[in-house]
Amino acid sequence: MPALEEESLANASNDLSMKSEPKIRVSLPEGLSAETLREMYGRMVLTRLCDDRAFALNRQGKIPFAATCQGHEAAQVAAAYALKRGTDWVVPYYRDTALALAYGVTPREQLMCLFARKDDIFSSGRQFPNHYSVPDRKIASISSIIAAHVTHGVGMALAFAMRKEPIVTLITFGEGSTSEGEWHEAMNFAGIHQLPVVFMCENNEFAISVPQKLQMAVANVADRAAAYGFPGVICDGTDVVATYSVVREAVERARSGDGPTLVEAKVYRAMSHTSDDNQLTYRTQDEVDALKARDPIPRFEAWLKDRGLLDDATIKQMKQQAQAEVDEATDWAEAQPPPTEADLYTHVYASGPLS
Ligand SMILES: Cc1ncc(C[n+]2csc(CCOP(=O)(O)OP(=O)(O)O)c2C)c(N)n1
Repeated sequence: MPALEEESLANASNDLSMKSEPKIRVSLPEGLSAETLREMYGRMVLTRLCDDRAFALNRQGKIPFAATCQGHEAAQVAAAYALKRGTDWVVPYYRDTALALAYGVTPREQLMCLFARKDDIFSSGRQFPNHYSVPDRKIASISSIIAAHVTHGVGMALAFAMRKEPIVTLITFGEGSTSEGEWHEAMNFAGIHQLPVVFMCENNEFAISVPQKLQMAVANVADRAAAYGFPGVICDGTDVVATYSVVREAVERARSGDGPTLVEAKVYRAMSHTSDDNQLTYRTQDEVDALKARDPIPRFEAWLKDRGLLDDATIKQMKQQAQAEVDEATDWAEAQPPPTEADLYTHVYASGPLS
């Protein structure tokens, strides 16, 4: 049930400049205050700007590679806020910029990784961009091998269950990953042992150039959950509030010992698979243009405005602040030193005694 919250527009603005005074009553999703909803919107905007910056830097020849998150922001931010940040673990994949930024990664850290600088916190500049690994923020290292991280995440959930720690593990992946044997093994194991895990498929209908109908003979990824003995739930992954409610319920199920859930968030990918791909070799410009109607950011903006939780002036100010943050992070990260020959073996071989 949505919670009713009394909210003054003046209070709603916090330190931002919403000027209207009247008291209104709005219906908010359970667990989300007006302030949190605005924060979620801010994370989506920040992600979009980081994403745009990554592709611009790639085209300028300054970074080798970028993987877009555009079209996925709502699903990822919703999932991050449905978890207990600081307690629950996320096991993400390469398209999860919004999830990472909502889970505590800063724009500086994100940009440092794109530039592959020596002090990149994810991998000291060794990995592809977006190959997150931030243990202090409960973000597990991702695997470039599609679906390999799903078994890793299920192993983590098994460990938490064995230690009786009330920790939920969220594992994300695309629909193409669900063709991998490892994905099925992980789902099967999690179902047998009723592990505290939430699987979230970010279904953008393409695995690089391969459309969903060539990946599976079922209409929905969520249909596959029945074979493993737990629920599969579909949501509109461009609707941040709807996705939040679905993931929150799945997180509660997991935490209370009722086992896994497979959430299928129907999203879209607005750009090519990565900066190394050209989507126009497998879909038309008209199809790409039509996707823009599903953009989660204006949609959430309209939702917040309809409820009096944001106004145009505040939106403008938030976007300007986010742009300034991304600009600052870009300049700062670019100025950081790259790895040197002396760093060649750092993090490659274990150092110190093995136990
Ligand atoms: C085991 C394996 N096979 C193939 C690849 C190459 N590959 C990289 S991304 C990708 C597509 C994955 O698609 P999906 O899981 O739907 O995620 P999306 O990129 O669409 O978000 C493929 C096939 C890989 N990295 N690992």
